[in-house]
Parts: sequence; structure tokens; C-alpha cells
Amino acid sequence: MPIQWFPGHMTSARKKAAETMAMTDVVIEVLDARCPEASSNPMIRELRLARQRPCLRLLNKADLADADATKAWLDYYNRQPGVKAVAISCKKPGDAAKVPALCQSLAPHRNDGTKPLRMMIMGIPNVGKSTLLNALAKKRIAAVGDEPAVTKQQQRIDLSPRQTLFDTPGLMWPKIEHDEDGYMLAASHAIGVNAVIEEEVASFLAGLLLARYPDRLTRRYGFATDAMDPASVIDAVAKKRGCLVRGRNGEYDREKAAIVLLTDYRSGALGRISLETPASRQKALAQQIPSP
Ligand SMILES: Nc1nc2c(ncn2[C@@H]2O[C@H](COP(=O)(O)OP(=O)(O)OP(=O)(O)O)[C@@H](O)[C@H]2O)c(=O)[nH]1
Ligand SMILES: [Mg+2]
Repeated sequence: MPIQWFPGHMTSARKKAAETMAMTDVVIEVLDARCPEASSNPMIRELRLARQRPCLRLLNKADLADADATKAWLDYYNRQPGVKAVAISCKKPGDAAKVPALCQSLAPHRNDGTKPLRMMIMGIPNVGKSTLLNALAKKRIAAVGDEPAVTKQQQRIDLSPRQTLFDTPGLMWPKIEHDEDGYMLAASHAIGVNAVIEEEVASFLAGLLLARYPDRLTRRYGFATDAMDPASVIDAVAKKRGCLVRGRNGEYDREKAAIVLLTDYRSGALGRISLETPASRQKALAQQIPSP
């Protein structure tokens, strides 16, 4: 089932973001380093281009992503005009501290002491926008949490008399064009639980792991993956982790096993994994027909 998620509060968040964009010098677009293109919101791009604002693309959670894939994405983005991309981990002290200087380099005219540099953090839900704000503010100003749509209101802070920063609610867009993008976003916990069937998402993830990182499954759960398909991976996880349906003699609880697999991917327990690379995306797009 294709995944779509555009809850009501995002319509007003989009409107408010368009207003704030008018008073912004640089957009900091936070992406998930494990699926940078899937996590690029076309609506954010439209808002930014309408005002011709330069963009710093942060591939955040780089600590969870495959380092080779991240390097390939940075090469890919940094060849594009008007974009600067860097990989960071907001959880690493020091990584976030580089951000204001990078923004300043994209808006050199806002450095004369009279005009403060106005930065606006945007991105899909749960990519680490508020974590970035807190890291730059050096205190816990915004609520953070490992679930989508924690932030519901914009928040402004003055980092110094010369630098202001807005945190914004995570924004999805009304229609995810490619089904695989929806699954990547759901696997990475950017989509609300009500819009997701965990077993389907875990099955997508299992297929991707079988194709690209089968050794991680063996290392984590101790089963060989030869001749397995996604459904048998979920069964094998259920077996290894003892996920049983209560009161049903030995029947495996596939939903529980799906959550185990997703949680292990999200927390990094499976190791550093990227769901897409520029090459895999190009190949997928060449084969895919957009969902109706
Ligand atoms: N491993 C890792 N986790 C991170 C990183 N940055 C943020 N997180 C975690 O990601 C989760 C989401 O962080 P938030 O800062 O609340 O994300 P957000 O983008 O503000 O989310 P919304 O407000 O829901 O749109 C939290 O559990 C953070 O601790 C990172 O660089 N690496
Ligand atoms: Mg937030």
C-alpha cells in the first residue's frame, strides 16, 4: 500500500514557513543522510526557489549512514548550482558548530554588523532539526524526540546579536510520487504510525538489506540469508527473538518482529546503513512508474 502522510497541522506550518521565508537569508535543509533524496521535500524546494534563497543541505544522522554512500551524495549535491551540502551528526559535539559559518558563506552580504544573518531550519519530520537548534543554542530550547511531528510551532532564537535562527515543524508534502520513497521515509521514522503498516515497511527494509547488506542480518540475528526472501527474514527474526502471538500455540508474531527489525535499523544496531545512493536512485527511477 503506497504511503502518504500530510496531517492537518502541516498545511498551516507550510503557510507560516512561506511567511518566515520572506525574512530569511539562508535555508538550512536538514535531510536524513540514510536517504537524502527520499527525504528532500519538493514543497520546501518550491518555497525556497520562490524567494531565491540559498540552501545549505545538511545530511544529518551521518553517524547512522553508510560512509561511502554519504560521500557519493555529497559529491552529487555539491556539483549542483546554488547548493552546498555537508554531512553532520547533530549528536556529535562540534559538528553543529560548523553550521553558522557555512550559512554565512552563502549570504556574504549579511555580514556587515548591521544586518543579522537570518537562518531557517527546514526539513521533513524527525530528521534532527530541533536537535540542531539546541546544539547551536547550547541549551535545550526545543523539544526533541524519536517520533515524527514533535515540533508543532515555529520557534526563533537569537544566537547572537548578529545571528538569528528559526526551528520549524517537520513538513511532508501532499503526494509522495514514488512508493519506495514512502517506505524509506517510514523505515527512517519520518511518517506517523497511523499512516504506516509496520510489516510492509519492514518487508521493504528486509528486501533492501538482503540485496545490499545481508551480512548485517547474519551478524545481528545469527541466521544465514541464502535463498531468503523478505517474508522469511521477518519470520527468522521472530524465531530468533521469540516473538510469539500470545495464546496461539507457537505462532510467530510478524508484527512484533517487524518492529524489532525497524527499531534495530533506526537505532543503528544493524550498523551503518544507507537506503539509497545516487546510483541506486538513478536505477530505480529509470525502472519506476510514478504511483497514480
Ligand atoms: N543518531 C543520531 N540521531 C539524531 C541525530 N540528530 C537527531 N537525532 C535524533 O533524532 C530524533 C529526532 O530529533 P528531533 O530534533 O526531534 O527531530 P525534528 O526534525 O525536530 O523532528 P520534528 O520536530 O518531529 O519534525 C531524536 O531522537 C534525536 O535524538 C544525529 O545526528 N544522529
Ligand atoms: Mg522538531
